Amino acid sequence: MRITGARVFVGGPGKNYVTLKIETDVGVHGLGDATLNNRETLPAAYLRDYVVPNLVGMDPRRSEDIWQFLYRGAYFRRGPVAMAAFGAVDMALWDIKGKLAGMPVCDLLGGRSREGAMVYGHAAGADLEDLMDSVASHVERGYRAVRVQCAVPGMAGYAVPEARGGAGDFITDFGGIRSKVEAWDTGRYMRFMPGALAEIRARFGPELHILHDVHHRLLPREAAEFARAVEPVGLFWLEDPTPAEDQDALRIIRQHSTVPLAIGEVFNSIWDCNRLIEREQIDFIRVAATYAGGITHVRRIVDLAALHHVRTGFHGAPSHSPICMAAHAHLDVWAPNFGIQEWLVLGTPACDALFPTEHRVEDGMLRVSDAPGLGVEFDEREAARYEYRPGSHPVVRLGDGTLWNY
Ligand code: CS2
Ligand code: MG
Repeated sequence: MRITGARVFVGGPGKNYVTLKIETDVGVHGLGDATLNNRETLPAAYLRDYVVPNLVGMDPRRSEDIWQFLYRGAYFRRGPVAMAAFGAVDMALWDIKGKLAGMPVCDLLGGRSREGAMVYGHAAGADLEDLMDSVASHVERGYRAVRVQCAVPGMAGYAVPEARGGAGDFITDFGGIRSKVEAWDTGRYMRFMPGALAEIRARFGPELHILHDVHHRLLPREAAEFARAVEPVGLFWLEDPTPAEDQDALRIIRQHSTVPLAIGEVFNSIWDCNRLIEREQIDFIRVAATYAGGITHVRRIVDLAALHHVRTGFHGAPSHSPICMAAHAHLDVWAPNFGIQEWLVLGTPACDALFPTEHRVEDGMLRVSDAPGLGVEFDEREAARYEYRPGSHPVVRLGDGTLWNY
């Protein structure tokens, strides 16, 4: 059995999804997602120029050897661009394998450990009342867990982008390559947010799982103070309290608070998180199959995490396409140490038309389809309607102009 060809598509509804389609000589194809948010053309070029010419002729069943070939063979290893490209190949090979076996990918991993996987959605507000409405609408739709982000009085722009456009389903605004500037003021945030979180808890009661994403904005000592201040809220997790590169920062937060910590959406490999996991400085690992080398590599991270009571909370913002979300869905129902799944992309008509799937969220739980492989398809005629449009993440500056972390 051999790979006969592979093609890369860039584009999608409200988002530049990077889709890899691998074809074989037995008529089975596999799909992978290489969407690197706001840098989509780069993994597409890596795939087209370097990876695809090497794949042709390889045996698609040998996904482990192909992964090692791509990773070790690159010499300049890791990094988001390469790992997104390898992630797409790996997902497509698992898709092919599942289709050949007539089994959903979760069965190849070891089968379902649960009936469904709890998901969380994004509630955001231009002010606290607006946020309360957004939380309420999630609760009405059956969500048991909600990430809450709120604009801070006096701080222009913060937390608003994900509230804009399509009820927060897409974060690319196709505003061009030049970044917009958002303001950040740690003092205002620290004075406002703990009280806001406490009010949300008071309004919605003890059962709702409340998550909050600091998005790398605080210094270690500030993050420790913040974590202590929000402790009475009983958060499900506090995400990215500090920039992810400084892993000692998590130790400082840990020394001062028992708030569950989640990190890892910007990690690309097990080498970015093995120490954090082994030292038990985090509670949830947020890697994504797209950014961290596909199912093969993420499964290694999940198994390491399980040894240290670290649960999964895979990244699922619309940075990824429904193909990556399907890969996560299979990992979620299998992983013994599953925690929660961020869930935003599926369910919009345009997205469902491009990526037809039976995976569904009902009552806040992700129900994984029994279809062989990843259980998601890609409609090439639909894809022809879309083309790449440039967009960019914003940059963040302090009041005096100093550049800060987005
Ligand atoms: C966020 C993301 O989902 C999250 O937790 O941190 O929305 C993040 O901003 C984007 O994925 C960046 O591309
Ligand atoms: Mg995040």
